[in-house]
Parts: sequence; structure tokens; C-alpha cells
Amino acid sequence: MGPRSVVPVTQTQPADWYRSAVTYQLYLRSFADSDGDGLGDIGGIRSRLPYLTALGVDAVWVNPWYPSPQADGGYDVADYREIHPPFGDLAQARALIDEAHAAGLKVLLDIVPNHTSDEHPWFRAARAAAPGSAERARYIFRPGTGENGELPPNDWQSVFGGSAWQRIGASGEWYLHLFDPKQPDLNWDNPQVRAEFESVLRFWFDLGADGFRIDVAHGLIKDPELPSLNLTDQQLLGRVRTADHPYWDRPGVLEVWQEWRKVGDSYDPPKVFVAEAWVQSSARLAEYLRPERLHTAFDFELMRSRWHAKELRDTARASLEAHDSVGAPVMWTLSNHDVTRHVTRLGRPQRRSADEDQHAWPEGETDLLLGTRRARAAILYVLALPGGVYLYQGEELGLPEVEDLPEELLQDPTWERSGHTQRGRDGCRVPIPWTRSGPSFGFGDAAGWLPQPAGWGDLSVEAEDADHGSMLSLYRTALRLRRELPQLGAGGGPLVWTGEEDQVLGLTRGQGFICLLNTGEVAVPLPPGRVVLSSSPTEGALLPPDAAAWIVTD
Ligand code: TEU
Repeated sequence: MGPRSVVPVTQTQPADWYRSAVTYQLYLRSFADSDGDGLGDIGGIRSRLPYLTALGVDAVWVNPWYPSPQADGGYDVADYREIHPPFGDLAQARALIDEAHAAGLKVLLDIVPNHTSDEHPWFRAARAAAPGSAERARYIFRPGTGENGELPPNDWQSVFGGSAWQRIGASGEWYLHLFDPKQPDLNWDNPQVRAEFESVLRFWFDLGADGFRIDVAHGLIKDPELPSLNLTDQQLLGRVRTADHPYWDRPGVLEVWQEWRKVGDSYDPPKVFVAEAWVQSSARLAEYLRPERLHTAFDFELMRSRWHAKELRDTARASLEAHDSVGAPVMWTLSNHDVTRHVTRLGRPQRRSADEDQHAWPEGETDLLLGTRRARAAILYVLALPGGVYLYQGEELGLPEVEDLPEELLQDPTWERSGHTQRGRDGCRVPIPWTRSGPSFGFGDAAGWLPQPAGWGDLSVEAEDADHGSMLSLYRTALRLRRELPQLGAGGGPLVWTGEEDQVLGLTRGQGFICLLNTGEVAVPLPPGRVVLSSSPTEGALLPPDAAAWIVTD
């Protein structure tokens, strides 16, 4: 595509709300604690709905809230049709959904189909049953190798470190867990597994949920031969993927999504899906988004880009083209609960992270002022793009990664499984500061499940609320303008890139709207027009380094 290429945008219809929605990710245990047990809960979300509507988002996505031993922050589900008691109960869940709807917010839940908890009744039964039984056939059990079966069936590695196999007792079979041993992988060749998840979808849809985020949507299907990867240590470190990978992004998973789409489409209005699929390219991702498959998927390409205008433009352009080829909108995202917060990432020396390892973010000295300036510019860029945007709670406050949590408090299984070499993801999961002071800065009446840094009162909602120059004020204004400006609202106008420079990118949306982003070291001229919003103060007719501006030229 040439420099002035046009990406058509489908007009937003009510049933198409998801195509341009801004969705706020609620990491439940860290959002707001209504009962003083140190854990966020449904009551906390309910009490903060006015905050979310004032922020100006269209939808929320709630991380898993099901009964769980919490071996992986709730991604180890023991019962798919209940609420984890410390979070609340089904009556509260229903009340939250109803209240959110009354406030004009859609509600997406999080479904975890690749694995259950080892405390799920199915796995308890499988553990107790004999090899070859129907109970074990719902999971992936195999005899070991070696003289007495003392070695795992193959060389697959857990995403959290170590072998992906765990033995039952000293002489039993082994079971597969691509994540923690407390997250045994389900066997998606088993019809009972497929039927169960369709029933779970209906359970929550009938309760009022508007859709689901699908956890590890590139997983589920394994090569039945379970071939070893035979990767070198170096490849294992970089998590290099082979073209025909035995467990990631296998074409068979697309059939599952086609069935789920039918379930979603059986409702009026239809229920929607967003896939968490870490695949090799946006072209691969597009396969998940064909019209008969899933509606949307997170775009992780832009999140992995360096702070460099050309890379940010080329990456977004590639994502838009790939999605457009199947008629799907892009879902932009800068952060989530699995990655280093972007204020911190953008404050580090920039390099592109290895394609296959999204946890290997830029390393080195962090300049938080620089990262914050860039984060302000980054959100204006993504909010100016066609498609939807996912915000991760706390990014609207400019929260950085907390990098000095005491080791004894770390909870991410990565810490133990990596032999204490990787600290894991707890640093982006620290409870939200709501007030300038108090035991957990207003998160609850007691200390939160992870301690907040001493200075976080200054990053609290209370502190930022009153400050016109705060990150929160920038997000509120940007979200309001994104609704109000005809070039951006309700799907907005077609996108045109206006240059090919290395350190500056420009784009227009329809008639009379320009977004300019400067990642270079010198200020650049602003186009003629009215600056309706800028991430840093503009100096005369110049846009300073590490800044973005929205310009209206009517
Ligand atoms: O994350 C999936 C996850 O960790 C992948 O990004 C993984 O690194 C990739 O598949 C490797 O290619 C989801 C959740 O977001 C995360 O919090 C959970 O820990 C995980 O699934 C397990 O449920």
C-alpha cells in the first residue's frame, strides 16, 4: 500500500458496538476491595461504576472470577458456573451486570478453555481413575518414557518454566500442563469437553454477559502424536516456534471458534468474543477473525513495537490491512495483566522484543518521566486509529510497573517455576490507588494483597481528578473527544497515512482531523488547524519530542 492508502471502516451499527468500543480491563483482585480483606471484589466494581462511566469507556472485561485455588490469579478454574467466594456470589454478579447495563456499559467475562484447575471435579476424578478411563480422557495423560516411566512423555516446556508434564504419584501416568501443574490441559478431541464449554458460555450469556475474552485462544489443540520439539536451549529461552507447532496455533482450534460463534449468534443481540491469541503475525491472527469465526482479537503487534514512528506506523498498517482482509476491526492494546506496564516499558532503551516471547520487554534503566510522556502520546495515537481499544486498569493513572515487590510476596507461578530467575507479572497487578492516603490508598480498608509503593497517593484517582494536567484528565478528555468528533466517533472516518518519515507519523480520519506523533528528538511543525488535544504542551506551532496532538482543520 502506498503512503496515502485508505483503510475502509464499516459504519458502526448497534449490534456492531464492539467494532470501535473502548473496553476497560478490570483485574478484579486489584481494582477495589469493598469488604476489607485485601482482595478486590464485585462489590468494589459496583461501587466504582460511576468512575468508569465518567472516564468514558464503553465496556468492561472482568478477569476470571470463578472459584479457584488462585494458583495463577484465577486462571485455574475449579467451577465455571460459580463465583469465587472472596469476590462475591452469583447474585452480586448478576447485579453488577444489570447495573453496568443501566449505566450503558457492556460486560465481557473471561473464559479459560485450555485448562482447568487441578481442583476441578473433572481433574479430581481423573486423578483417582485408572489409566485409559473416561475420566482421564478429558485431559492429556500419557505413560512416561525411560526404563520405568520416570521421564516425561516428551520435551515440552511449561510457559511458566520447567517441564510441561507432571507425574501422578511415583509410578503413575503423567499429565500435560502448558502452564502451572495446577492447570492441567483439557483434551479438546473429547466431545464432552466441547459440550461442557458451550454450556458454560450459555450459562453466562443467559445471566446477561455480552461476550467473552477467550484465554489462550491459540492453544487447546495438540498434535495427537505429541512430538518432542527438540529445540536447542537457546531456542527454548527465546521460545522460538516451529511452523507446524505441536500445540500453538494449530488450525483445528479454528473449528472450535466456529462452534462458539454459532452459540454467540444464537442470541439477539449477538454475543461477542475477543481472542487472546499470541500468534506469529497479524496475517495468522486474521484466520481467527474470518466472519464465521471470532469477532475480535487483541492486537499484540503494536504493543511489541519500539517507540519509533516508522515502526509504530508500519505495524499498525500491517494490522489494519490483515484485519481488513477479513472485515474485522483491530483491538489495540498497550498493556494488560501479563506484561510490564507501558509507562515503564516506554521509559527504557527501546528494542523490539523477541517475537515469540511477549514477556521479554525492553530492559535497562527506566526513566519514568520519559515513559510517562511517551505513554501520554501513545494513547492519543491508538485512540485515533480505527477499531477498538482495550485499557488496562491503572494505565489511565499512569501507574508504572512495581519492580521492587519483596520476593516473599511474589505470587506469579513464574517466580517459583523459573527457579527464582524471573519475577513474573505481579508488578503490573498491584492494587489501584484511589485516594491520597489511607491503608491502601483507598483500595480498601486494609492493606491490599500486594503492597503499593509509598508515593502512589500522588497517582491516585483523588490526586489526578483535580489536576488538569494529569494522565487521568488526558484519558477523560481523549475519550470524550473520541465520542464527540464525527471523524472518530461511532466508527469514524477512513484512515489515511500522511507521510513516511522515520520519527514522525501523521494520519487523518475522514475530513478535517489529523493526529500527529513525534518520536524523534526535535520538535516538528504542526499542520495548520486547531489543536484540540495534545499529550505535552505545544510550543508555538511546534510539536515537542515524544508527543502527539489531535488537530481539527475545519
Ligand atoms: O495468558 C496466556 C499466556 O501466558 C500466553 O501469553 C503465553 O505466554 C503464550 O501462550 C506463549 O506463547 C493467559 C492469561 O492472560 C494469563 O494471565 C494466564 O497466566 C495464562 O493465560 C494461563 O491461563
